[in-house]
Amino acid sequence: MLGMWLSCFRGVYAGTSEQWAAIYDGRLTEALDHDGVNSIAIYETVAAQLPTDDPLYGELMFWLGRARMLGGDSEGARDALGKSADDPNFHDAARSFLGQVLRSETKGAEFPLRQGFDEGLGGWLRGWPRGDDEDLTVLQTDGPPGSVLAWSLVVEEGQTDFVLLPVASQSFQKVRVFLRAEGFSAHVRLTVEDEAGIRWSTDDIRVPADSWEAVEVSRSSFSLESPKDELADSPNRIVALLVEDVTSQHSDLRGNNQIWMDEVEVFSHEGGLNGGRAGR
Ligand SMILES: [Ca+2]
Repeated sequence: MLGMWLSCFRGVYAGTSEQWAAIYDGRLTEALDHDGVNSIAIYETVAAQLPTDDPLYGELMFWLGRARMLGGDSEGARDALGKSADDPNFHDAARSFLGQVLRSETKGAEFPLRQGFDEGLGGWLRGWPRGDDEDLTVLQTDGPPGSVLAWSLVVEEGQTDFVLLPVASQSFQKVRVFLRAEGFSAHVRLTVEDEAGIRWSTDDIRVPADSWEAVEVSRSSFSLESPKDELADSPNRIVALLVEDVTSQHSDLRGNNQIWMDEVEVFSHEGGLNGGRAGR
């Protein structure tokens, strides 16, 4: 997956300088040097001399992050890619790479699952390439329901967005989640991805502003995202659960919005966890 993504990447050529030459020395070294140790040393030497506001800094951090990842230093990779994402020219490339790194490192959720977000994000990742990690937080509401997962996003023309929960290859029967928009009404769909990378989605769901929508969808109501994937008729072993924002496809509302999630439940068999729960 990383390789496929990297092949799509195109560098942004901001100018020429000695640092440029050094960065490309690093990349050449990387190609000849399978463990990446020498290229990392070159990138780090340049980084030590380059001001963080230099136009090349974001690109340097991107290649350093990539080399660190290939060399097995994922913490160092995350640090460099996070800095690269601060550069608008490298934001999307760095965020996409970072997302894949985080996803590959996150221990997938197991079913049955119930998340009330009292203990943090519960493994949910901010999607990519749009946005930033800080967009996903746990918020304390004044009264019930207390802790909720709050996802800040910007609805833009022709753009969708997502949050993702890595899953440890589990089968499921039903997903239940409470959703609410803070700002303007949103439209979302729930999507699952299986071990083969095939995705299934629900119909689009309207999420009202300022009131909770109880969403409950069974496995059979997920349909193939791409009709060409007619390999199976329902999702089986899934490796990710996504909530996708598709508001731009349904309304004229644009700009900053926030989607809240709470009481995420995934049932691994018919009948649920402990029966129903009170509404809100
Ligand atoms: Ca809660």
